[in-house]
Amino acid sequence: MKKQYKFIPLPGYKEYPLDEMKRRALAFYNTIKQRRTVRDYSSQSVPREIIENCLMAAGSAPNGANKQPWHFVVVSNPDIKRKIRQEAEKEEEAFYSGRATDEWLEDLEPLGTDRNKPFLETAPYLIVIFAESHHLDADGNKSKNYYVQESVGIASGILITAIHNAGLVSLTHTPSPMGFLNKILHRPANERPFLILVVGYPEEGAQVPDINKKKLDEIASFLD
Ligand code: IYR
Repeated sequence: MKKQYKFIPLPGYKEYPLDEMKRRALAFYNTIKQRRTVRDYSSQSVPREIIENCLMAAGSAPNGANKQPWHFVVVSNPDIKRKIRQEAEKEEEAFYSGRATDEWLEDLEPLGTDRNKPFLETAPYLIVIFAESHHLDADGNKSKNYYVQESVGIASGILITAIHNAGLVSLTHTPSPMGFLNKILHRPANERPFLILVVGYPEEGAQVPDINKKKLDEIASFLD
């Protein structure tokens, strides 16, 4: 039998007065613009409950046909973190010493990134995000997922936002290729590693590059 959802009144919707809407939009911008990608982590631990709620926020993301084609592996085990660091640094070594084009290396130079990824061991959590390219049920039956990259990208954005909102910092790390993550984390072949999100507290005195974001008229156009 085909599944048919019951339709219900939009739960929890509350229309704010316009002045409050304006205040909230500005307040959120002022909060989210403080988010910075951090590469220097303290080893201070983070209660798991915080990560769990940030993951529930991520799992609420809009996605293709509500297939929710993601899986998050939360790694705090030091041995697994060490293995991930070893394999990631092997790929980064190859990237920085030949695989990357000169243009790419020149673009990265001002950001000061390099082949060493100590944060993969220092930070209390690595959240490894997998994209489920198709679904496999317990009997091995295959079914389709839709807009997988878009869906997992949106969920990752919400996760990053939730982590910032909680008061922690993160780093999107994408060693390439990332196939080693399936092996280390025992994830099946229908799941592709999408992103490693490094999560924790910044190291005391952590520094970030003094970058600017584009102005509104550079990122948006209004056709009235
Ligand atoms: N994955 C490498 C290289 C890298 C690429 C981009 I594009 C960045 O914005 C940052 C780094 C690394 O993690 O060093």
